[in-house]
Amino acid sequence: MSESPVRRAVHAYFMQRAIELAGNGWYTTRPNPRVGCVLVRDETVIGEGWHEKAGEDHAEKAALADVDRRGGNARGATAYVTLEPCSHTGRTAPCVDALIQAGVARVVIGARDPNPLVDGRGIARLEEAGIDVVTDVVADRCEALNNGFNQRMRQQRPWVRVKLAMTLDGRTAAPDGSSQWITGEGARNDVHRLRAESGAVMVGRGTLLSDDPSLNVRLPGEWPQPLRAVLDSQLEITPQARLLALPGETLIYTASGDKARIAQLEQAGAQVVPIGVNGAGLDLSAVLADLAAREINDVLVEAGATLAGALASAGLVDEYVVYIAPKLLGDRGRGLLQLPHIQNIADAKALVIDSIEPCGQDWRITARPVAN
Ligand code: AOF
Ligand code: ZN
Repeated sequence: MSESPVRRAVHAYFMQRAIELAGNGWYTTRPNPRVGCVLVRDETVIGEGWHEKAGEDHAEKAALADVDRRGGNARGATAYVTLEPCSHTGRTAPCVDALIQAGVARVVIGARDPNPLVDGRGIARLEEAGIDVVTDVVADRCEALNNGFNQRMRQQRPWVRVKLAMTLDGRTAAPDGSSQWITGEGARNDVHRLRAESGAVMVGRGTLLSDDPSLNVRLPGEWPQPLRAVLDSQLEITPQARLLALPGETLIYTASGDKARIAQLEQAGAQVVPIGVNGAGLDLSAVLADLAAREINDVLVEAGATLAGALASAGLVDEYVVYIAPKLLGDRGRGLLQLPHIQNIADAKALVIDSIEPCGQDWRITARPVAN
């Protein structure tokens, strides 16, 4: 049944609220998706909820509990959910059962759940129970809540976001290699926020040896820490590397079979993962597949021109986050990405810019590759 424009506008209105609620779990739901739910009767909200953390209530159950808390009843109500309600038993029981049991009359869904255990079965189960189901309401924004989760479910690889910092003339380091600091404090804090929302932060051998980075979130308050992934084909990292001494997991991907060095690094707390070689370096697709198998939804790449360029060349970048500092370093400074196969303007990689925003004294551009 096609719905009137007024009905669709009402649906969109409550879905926007559900999206806002989903955002409360922005940093905490991984490996689960971010989901929000609003229960509505007679165009009045009677309960709200969101998914906070894997193993805890899904958004629908949190919203139903909120109805109870407010002394209400969900019978005959409409549930607005940003993601198709689950139909399987995972860490928790199926949300479709909870909704059916509560007697809701209608479920309005933003995006379909690409988890192969759900993927349309949630919708089918609700319809079989006689519930009116409306789909694709504000679908693009609901999808965008979970770029990482969706990609891992559909392609068994995480969403790859490459963070780069450059001067206004596109340089990342002076001719002598010095690069600290190109951007100011605002941009650096923003990167910490990106780390907090990523399941893993990735660096290559170059950045590791030159910067000895920590890759942890250093913001006031409690923040989830990402896993650290180091790509080091020859195993040049030493057990003294700063990130090995920090709490949390470090994975070192390598093609080296140097048993003594592997034992030293494992002694220092890292997990060494053997990976094959593809062309000039590690098989990047295999690294990403391994991270997806570890339930990593989002990877933040904080690499130099070599690894960032290799990922870009392999078509493995989903999003660029580029900070631009109001400085000039001249044409002897180092560039942002190594893309040696580009000779002609016709070979240029085409991007779409999603946003340009001020970030302290710097600017932040987010862009995505054009699908080709
Ligand atoms: C929903 N509402 O709020 C979320 C859903 O292990 P579990 O039981 O937590 O199930 C995780 C799966 O459930 C996850 O992979 C995704 O398919 C779905 N997440 N579903 O109905 C929610 N977070
Ligand atoms: Zn569920």
